[in-house]
Formats: sequence, structure tokens, C-alpha cells
Amino acid sequence: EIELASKNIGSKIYHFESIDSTNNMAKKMASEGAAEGTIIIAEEQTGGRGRLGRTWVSPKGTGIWMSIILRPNIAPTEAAKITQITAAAVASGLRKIIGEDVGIKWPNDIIIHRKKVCGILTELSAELNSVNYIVVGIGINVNMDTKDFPEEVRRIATSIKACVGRTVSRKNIVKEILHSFEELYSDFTYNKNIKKSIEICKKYSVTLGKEVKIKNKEKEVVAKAIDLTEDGQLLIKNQSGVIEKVFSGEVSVRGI
Ligand code: BT5
Repeated sequence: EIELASKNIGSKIYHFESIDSTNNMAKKMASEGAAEGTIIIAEEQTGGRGRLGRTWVSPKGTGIWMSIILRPNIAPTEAAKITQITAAAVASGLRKIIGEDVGIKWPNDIIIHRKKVCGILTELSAELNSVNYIVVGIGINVNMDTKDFPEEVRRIATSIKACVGRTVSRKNIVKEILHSFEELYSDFTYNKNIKKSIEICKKYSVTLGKEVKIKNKEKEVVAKAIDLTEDGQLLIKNQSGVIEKVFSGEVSVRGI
């Protein structure tokens, strides 16, 4: 039971002990008609997913593994904006609770002390030119000891407990994030822009001003990240001084 400050987002919360992936469950429920704002949250995921089929390690009882069902009236091509709204909401919410320097690594990572504390996975179901539903998955490492993570994850991951040196209430974090999310998301649906979210994403960015490696299918280029567009795309300046937009592909920020 959580008392939420948000109204629409979290109006229904389904809590599971153990499921494969809250995104999978949310997609199933959305396809069966679940309302916007419905939240699926699990104590443990046995098949947590990252982007491009990667695995998201989701141990029992110590993390926030949750998904939000959205039904925005937008073009399918705008779905990536939801990731930016969510990143802004998570970073703002976490800052309020732990008062730490929480950063955003474009497009979908939340960083504390140069390590990943949260990942975001936005999935879209669309028909022709309209969005059927969007599921946004949020995974936050809260109270685990990172030594329990598998070796390859331990090197890049952290938890809130590891950063602040104490256990933090997952309920309070969920509450704060949903509150921020509702404000930023309704600003988007109402004003048809994500200005507020982009402002936050820029302010807390650990990517802008840095050298980034852009990994595409077969090549990897080095460039400087210079700005975010008002749609939340990354602008980079390549080595010949040409400014380009990065839509997808992999961006890794050097030194993080
Ligand atoms: C992400 O993918 O960062 C998106 C993660 C989304 C997880 C949530 S949890 C609730 C919902 N249900 C799901 O099934 N998923 C969502 P990506 O940018 O592709 O990063 C994945 C990479 O992060 C992996 O390949 C690992 O290197 C690393 N990783 C895996 N588990 C991690 C963890 N717990 N903390 C930090 N890094 C992790």
C-alpha cells in the first residue's frame, strides 16, 4: 500500500512477488485494455530486460522494478520522448530523496557516482499512425549490496544504498518519482512539448560537453555531445566539425 501524491499515474497498482518482467506483464495488461496510469511492480524479475534483448539483473526485495502503462495521443515516432520524460522524473525524484548528485546519461541511464543506478526501457505498440499503448519500464537499484551483482554488472552498476550508506524506503522513492512523472507527462500531453523535461535532462546531463562514442551496426565514431534537441535527440559534433542528430544506436560516454 502506497499513498501517492499523483492522481492518474498509479491510480491502479498491481504488485507481484515474482514475475518474468514487469514490462511483459504491463504489455499483456495494456493489450487487454488496462487504463493509462496503471502500474505493475515486482519484488523480483526472473527475466528482466534491457534494450536490444539485454538482461536486466533484478534481485528480490531490494530494487524497484516497475512499469507504467501510457496511452498518449501522439505519433509513434514521438515514443522516445517518453524515455526523456521518465529520465527527468527519475533524476528529479531521486535528488529530492537522497540529495545526491544524480545524473542522466542520454538516452536512458540514471547515474550516481559515475555508475548506473537505473535504466529505462520504453516499448511501443502502434497501429498505422497512432499509438495503441506505451509501456515504460524503470529499474532502480535501491538497497542491494553491489557485490552481489554478477561481475560484468558490478563494474558499471551502483545502488542507492551503496551511494548514501544507508537503506532507503522504496515506497518513498516510488512516490516521489511518480509525482514528478505525472507533472512532466501531463505537461507533455497538455502542451504538446517536452520543454520542462528537456530542461531537466540538460541540467543533470553527464553526457553533454563530453566525448562520446557512437556505436552503430559495424562502425564506432568518436564525437562531442553538444546539445539535446527539443525532441530529446542528441546533437553531436563529429571530427570534421559537422553537427549531426543521434536518433538511436548506442552512445557510450567516455570515463563513465
Ligand atoms: C536498460 O537497458 O538500462 C533498461 C533497463 C530497464 C529495466 C526495467 S526493470 C522494470 C522493467 N521490466 C523489464 O524487464 N525491464 C524494465 P540497457 O541500456 O540496454 O542496459 C542494459 C545493461 O545494463 C546490461 O547489459 C548490463 O550491462 C547492465 N545492467 C543489467 N542489470 C543492471 C542493474 N541491475 N543495474 C545496473 N546495470 C545493469
